[in-house]
Amino acid sequence: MSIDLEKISEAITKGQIEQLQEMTTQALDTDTDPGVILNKGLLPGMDKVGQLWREGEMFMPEVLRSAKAMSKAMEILRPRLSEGDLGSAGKMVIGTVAGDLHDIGKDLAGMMFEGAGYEVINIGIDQPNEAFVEAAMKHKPDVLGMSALLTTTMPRMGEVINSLKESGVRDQMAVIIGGAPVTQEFADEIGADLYAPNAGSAVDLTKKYFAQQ
Ligand code: B12
Repeated sequence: MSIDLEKISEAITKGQIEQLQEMTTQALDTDTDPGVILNKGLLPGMDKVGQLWREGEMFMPEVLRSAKAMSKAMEILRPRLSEGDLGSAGKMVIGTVAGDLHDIGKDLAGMMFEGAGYEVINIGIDQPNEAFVEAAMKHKPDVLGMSALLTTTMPRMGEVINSLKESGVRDQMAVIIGGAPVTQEFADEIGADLYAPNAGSAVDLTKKYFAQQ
């Protein structure tokens, strides 16, 4: 029996945690490619959640339930996503900047990189600037990802980039930033290498960036 990926997306938007877990397990049992389940089922579902929220069609408790459904499905999917990896594509450190507690988008972005074969070190939410620099120096990632969902916390991203410069490690990694209020213009302003409007495009943009280096 084949699994309808649209139903998987729908279960995310409706926050149907148990049904989603069942469908994800079934999809894997019927040999649906884990990357396809993620990219054609789960992520479009979460994108729709973002869209419905923006349009005022969904409210915060529902958004959180959808995010929980997403993360429960990812618990099932994650081990299989890494299974297909042919070695590590690279290393990524990702976190949410100081003063900011939003982690759903950051985690999704991290999961996308994980799915693409990156070793992802997720340093969490509300991380002081120094924590990014320390993690960058300790793990020597190829990519440093920062997330900010508040206009008041976005400036921390530029500060982290400046601290990376002062520590002499800025040029050793690509810096990618994201989060609802973040724009390409802002990324250019603070000297980030990459900006991705969503988790889905982040990996592709990063691959293109490294191909051009
Ligand atoms: C859920 C949510 C919360 C939850 C967070 C729970 C959690 N575990 O994350 C809670 C309830 C805690 C919360 C709290 C607050 N929130 Co809030 N929250 C949201 C909400 C509804 C959804 C965010 C979300 O998860 N979206 C779904 C994900 C999938 O989308 P995303 O985060 O944008 O991520 C995507 C891209 O941006 C990108 N991305 C994100 N990060 C990164 C990083 C990298 C490296 C890359 C490549 C890509 C990337 O990829 C993701 C997937 O495609 C938004 C509304 C909105 N439309 O964004 C408000 C919103 C962000 N919150 C807002 C506010 C004001 C607050 C509070 C101040 C409310 C309050 N008065 O207490 C507090 C602040 C707490 C704090 N200090 O951080 C405002 C921000 C306004 C602004 N421009 O500054 C928003 C926009 C709501 C609004 N319209 O007013 N919030």
